Amino acid sequence: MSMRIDPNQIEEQNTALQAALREDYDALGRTLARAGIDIEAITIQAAAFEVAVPSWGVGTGGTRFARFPGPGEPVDVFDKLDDCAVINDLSRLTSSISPHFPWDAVDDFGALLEKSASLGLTWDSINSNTFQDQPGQAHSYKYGSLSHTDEATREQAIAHNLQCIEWGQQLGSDTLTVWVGDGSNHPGQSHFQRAFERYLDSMRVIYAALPDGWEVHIEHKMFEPAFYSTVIQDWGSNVLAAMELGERAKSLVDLGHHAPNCNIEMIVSRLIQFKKLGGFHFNDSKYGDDDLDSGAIHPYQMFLVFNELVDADYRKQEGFGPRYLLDQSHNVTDPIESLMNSAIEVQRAFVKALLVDRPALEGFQDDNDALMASNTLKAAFNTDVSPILAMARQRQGGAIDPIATYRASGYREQVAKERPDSGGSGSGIV
Ligand code: PSV
Ligand code: MN
Repeated sequence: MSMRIDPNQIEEQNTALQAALREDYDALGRTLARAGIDIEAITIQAAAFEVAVPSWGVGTGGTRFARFPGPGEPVDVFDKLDDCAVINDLSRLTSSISPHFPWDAVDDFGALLEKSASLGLTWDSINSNTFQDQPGQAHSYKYGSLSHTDEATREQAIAHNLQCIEWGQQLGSDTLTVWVGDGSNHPGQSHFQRAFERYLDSMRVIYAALPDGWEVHIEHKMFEPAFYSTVIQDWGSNVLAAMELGERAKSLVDLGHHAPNCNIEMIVSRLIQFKKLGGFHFNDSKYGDDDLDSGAIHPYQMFLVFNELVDADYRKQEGFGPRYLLDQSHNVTDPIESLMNSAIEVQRAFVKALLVDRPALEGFQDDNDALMASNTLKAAFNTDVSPILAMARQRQGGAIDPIATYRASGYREQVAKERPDSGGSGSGIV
């Protein structure tokens, strides 16, 4: 049975917070007006912002040591849709879902489409999975998939990606995201060039099968599950593969997939410049691919990434239109709460980047005034845009305080009664 948050309940919670929000919004409006910024224009852009939710993010994540599931975990993709609807109903930021196959494969895609439509949700990029073996699979991915030394294993991995495209077509998606765990654990184990050539040969077959209007996004990752080298290790290998394949192959940047202290915003700029920025997997990272909540560790980094994105839009850069998706693992929080918080943090970075005085920044850059250039960015970053975000949510029927409204709704308690305990604490990174 599906449960939806009652709009009257949202309205009721909002009523109690409305007067304070109005006051804060008007005060911020006066501050921004002094800098020549019209708060209404910013609020309209904030309201139009969207970031997709990963279907796998609504289940409790884990590490390779353990997983500690919470109550009312979604049992299947239909349950996941219910949770995604709650996130969107309260945040008004996440009307699309990025599915992962075969985790979300069903016999009847028509029923899935019907349910998503009834919840006001659509389908974003399709993710394939050749980093795990599935029951009954003929060839193992232990030593790789698209780059495997064995041709039959590569063919099996290609066939899975083609199947993903077909499923994606049924859902109305138009993008396939490919991340492979292929790589090596020991120096000498794999011939770097030959492995990359095999990967490219496999990807050429997938690229050739892309339906009209589709793109393939390649995701790089420095390590894990392979701990010495990975075939698509960094943005360099990623963009080389994308260039080799063609126009409709682009690079996807997962914020957690780089070496510590890497200048991700510069990578983003380069990809934009060469029309190769496909999209993002937003999350935050302290040590590696931690999949922590967006904005939890490095909010300034995310702002700097959005500074590049807003700048590209401002300059009307040709071929610019990346997809925004979250990709996080929630080990100790309620995933619905983490995903709402994260979507809002990504939106916050976007809105702050809208406040950057771009003509002034360009002037400081041309005059080599490093301090004032940096201060120009900081002035935008240091502005608390919370009233804009809350106002944008409220105007669209969302919650002024999504977490409080969610907790007051009793949704988790309700689904915990209806969904069987997912049980156990087996390991599992999602
Ligand atoms: C790999 O760590 C990754 O970031 C890819 O996007 C996968 O599809 C996803 O996580 C799986 O959890
Ligand atoms: Mn990812």
